[in-house]
Amino acid sequence: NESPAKKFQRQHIDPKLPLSSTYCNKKMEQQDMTQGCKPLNTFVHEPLKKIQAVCFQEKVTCKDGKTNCYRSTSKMHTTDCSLLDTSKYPDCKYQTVQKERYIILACEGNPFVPVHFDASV
Ligand code: T3P
Repeated sequence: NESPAKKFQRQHIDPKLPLSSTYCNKKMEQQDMTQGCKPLNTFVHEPLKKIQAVCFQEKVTCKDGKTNCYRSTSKMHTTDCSLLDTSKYPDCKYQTVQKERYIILACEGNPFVPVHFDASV
C-alpha cells in the first residue's frame, strides 16, 4: 500500500525537465493520474532531496487553514498540467506549461516529508 510520502513523489516529482509540449499527456498517464482525469497537477523538476528540504523552509498557512505548509526559499523548475476543456474522458488531454516558481507543500510525519502540493507562487 502506497504511503502519503510515496504518493506525493509519484504525483509531483520528476527530476528531468520536460522536452516537449506533449509531456503532460504522457506523464499524467505514466504516473497513474488519468483514472478520472486529475484536473490540475504540478510536477517539480528538481532532485528529491531539494524538494524534501522545503519542509524546513518558510512556514506558511495552507489553503485549507492548516499550519503544516512550507514555501520554498528559492524558485524551482515546475510544469503545470491542466486538463483541457476539450478533453474527452477517458482520453485525458493536458496543456503543458513550464514555470519557475516558489512551491508550497504540506508536510507530515517522522521523518517530516511532503505529502501534498498546496500551490505555487
Ligand atoms: P495532492 O493533494 O495529491 O497533491 O488540490 C487538489 C490537488 O491539486 C492536489 O493533489 C494538488 C493539486 N494541485 C497541483 O498539483 N498544483 C497546483 O498548483 C494546485 C493549486 C493544486
